[in-house]
Amino acid sequence: MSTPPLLVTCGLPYTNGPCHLGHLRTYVPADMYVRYMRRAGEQVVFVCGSDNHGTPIVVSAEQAGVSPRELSEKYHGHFDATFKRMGVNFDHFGMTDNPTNHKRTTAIVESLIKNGYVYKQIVHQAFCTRCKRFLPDRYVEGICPHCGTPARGDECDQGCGKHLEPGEIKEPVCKVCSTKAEFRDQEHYFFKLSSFKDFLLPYLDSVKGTTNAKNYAIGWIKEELHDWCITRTLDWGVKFPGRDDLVVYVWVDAPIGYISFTEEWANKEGTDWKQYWCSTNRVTHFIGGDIIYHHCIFWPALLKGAGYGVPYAIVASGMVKVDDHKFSKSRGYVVWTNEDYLDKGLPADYLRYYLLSYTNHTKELNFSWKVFGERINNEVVNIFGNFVYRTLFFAHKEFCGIPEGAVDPAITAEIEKTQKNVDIFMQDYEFKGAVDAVMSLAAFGNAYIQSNAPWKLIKTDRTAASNVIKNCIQLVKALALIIEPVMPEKAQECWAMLGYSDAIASHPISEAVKEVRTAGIPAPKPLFAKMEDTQVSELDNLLQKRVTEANKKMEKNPIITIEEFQKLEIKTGRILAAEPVPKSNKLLKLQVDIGNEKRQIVVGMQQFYKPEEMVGKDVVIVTNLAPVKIFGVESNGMILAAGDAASLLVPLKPVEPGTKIR
Ligand code: B3M
Ligand code: ZN
Repeated sequence: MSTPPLLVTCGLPYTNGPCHLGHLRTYVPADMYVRYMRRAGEQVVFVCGSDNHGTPIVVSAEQAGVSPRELSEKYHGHFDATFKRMGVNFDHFGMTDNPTNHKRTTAIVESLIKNGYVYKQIVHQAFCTRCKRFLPDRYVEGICPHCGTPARGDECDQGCGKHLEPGEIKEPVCKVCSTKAEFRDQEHYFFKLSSFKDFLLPYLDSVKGTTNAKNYAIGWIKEELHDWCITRTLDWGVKFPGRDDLVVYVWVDAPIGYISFTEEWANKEGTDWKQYWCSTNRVTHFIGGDIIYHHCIFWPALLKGAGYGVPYAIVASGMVKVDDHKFSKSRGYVVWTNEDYLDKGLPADYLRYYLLSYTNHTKELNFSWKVFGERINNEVVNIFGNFVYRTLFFAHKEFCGIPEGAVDPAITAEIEKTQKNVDIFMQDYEFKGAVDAVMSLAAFGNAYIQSNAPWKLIKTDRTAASNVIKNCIQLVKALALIIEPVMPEKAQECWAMLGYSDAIASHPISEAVKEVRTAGIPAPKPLFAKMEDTQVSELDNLLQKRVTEANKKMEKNPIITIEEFQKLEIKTGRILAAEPVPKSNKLLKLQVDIGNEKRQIVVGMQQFYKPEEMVGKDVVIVTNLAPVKIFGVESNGMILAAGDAASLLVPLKPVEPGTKIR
């Protein structure tokens, strides 16, 4: 039987915030893989789309005051455009909220029900008595029952990384209003994940991809496999068949998006999507290291239970740190793809190179602008760029282009060796290894031109010099062809400098050893611009500034719970008397009726109010502050006022002195 076509997917970005470095850590390697496989002769379909459902989107939409659909469309467009700018070219980029996915999800859930993998059960779900609603997933926060770390409702995101079922989280608190939640009973549907253990263990043993993915998953299964609650009390999502009050859990319809996006693509192309999802498929999922559980355990079981083929390979990327700190938007340790990078005019290819070559795909990538600048200058500019430019400059100047003559077998052998190495690395999802192999060929080229010094040779032996430069040009051609999956734009530019007018991506990598033709070439320009020190420091300063600001904000305005807020006692009070504090031109001494007692309070408002203006006013007072002495006068309470001109806060409707503010 012939091998089935490759279908490559990337984890679907949630449509609730912009694209950042963390996303690119998965998308760029997937794109490199697709480009490489195509140019190695494979037929590849590359699909992705945005993840529109679930509480992350509902919570963000609520905060932004728009509908979840509106928010999704906005960020869907954003991701689509950003990926294109980064050279990440999907054949199709769908939305999980589109009709194809609603239909496919319903069909799959119905199959699961029919096949006996779904059952009903009462769940003690977190309920907020203040908001008067159930709190699914990210609507609730609390403590992880497994490791004791603060966690979100559906996942221990800061601690052990485990998936949490509804009702499992300890000490639940409503994310919207910070009230302590209580547990209430509600009917839900469960997927019998536990009955897939005997299927999953051998499956994971044989699945292709990176070892981190399968090893984690095998470990989790050996520990314990729980059934999954697959319904949620939300309006936004794909309705559970026959239940208008429930939608399916986002982790059901999100991966099903991989199938429905294939369908949408196949419909456009007039081909059959089923060949990609049958039992002998080559579905390859590129995902972030934090969603291994969903892709290696839940998703294959779901597919198996519904009668579909299971994924062929799962490739999980390592985490991203920024300046040695855990990636964190709220703490400022983030690099935004557009705002911080592309909009600054930096080439997409530099970031692609950096992401692909920094470290192994499954290891942690620690981003810093300084290292970014160094790597680009020392490797891309000084090794690759320098060799290409020296070669083409000399060829153009001395021979008006590519001279005649044969390429040395030793040069061809070196190129072949590189191709072979790159191929081994790519089959193993070792993207860094592949990039390093290309860079070694560039380094070889530099050493070769340096030691043969055609600029000297030409003075005594023009033919010998022309042979050297022919070899160098063959190396440039090979380098352009092999680096294309890493730096597609620069490879295309390099290709044009060799006098070709077509798309480099339409040529198989194997042409790297096809002897370069004799032809004229245009006057070369340097392929890469150096990252200037000042530019690197500017970019770094921006990051540092963001971190400092985030820190300040956190110190000054830490998030407090409702319990903390309730420690304040705030009441209305009626000002009975007011007089200036002697020898002060700012302070007024007030006598205030706060209901059950009279208080003396000193305020700095002389320049804004005449004493007689204040008498009789009802104001708002914090009444449980520790008393202090100001100018030797006791002050017992704080009157609330807004802004620099101390505009007093007053109750809109008449109230009795001592009325509690809540
Ligand atoms: N939307 C994003 C994440 O959890 C999530 C991925 C879905 S992939 C089917 O990283
Ligand atoms: Zn609440």
